[in-house]
Amino acid sequence: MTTVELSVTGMHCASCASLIEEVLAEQPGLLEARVDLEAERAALTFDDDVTDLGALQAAIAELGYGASPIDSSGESPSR
Ligand SMILES: [Cu+2]
Repeated sequence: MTTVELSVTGMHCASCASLIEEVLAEQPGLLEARVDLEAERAALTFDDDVTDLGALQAAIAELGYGASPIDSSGESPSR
């Protein structure tokens, strides 16, 4: 189980946030999605045997929003 915080761009009202929550809730392996409109953030808890962050980001992107993980160390992930 993994929890990732995402920075979400493009949300402009409460229905954007609930739309994202609804679509995420339909994703297989997604255990919990909490979207904070004001902070432009989303906290996703998912089963990483079933899904991965890329799939969840893609689901958000399909709705027309941007989602990028927030690295708690403050550095951008490089691989
Ligand atoms: Cu909206």
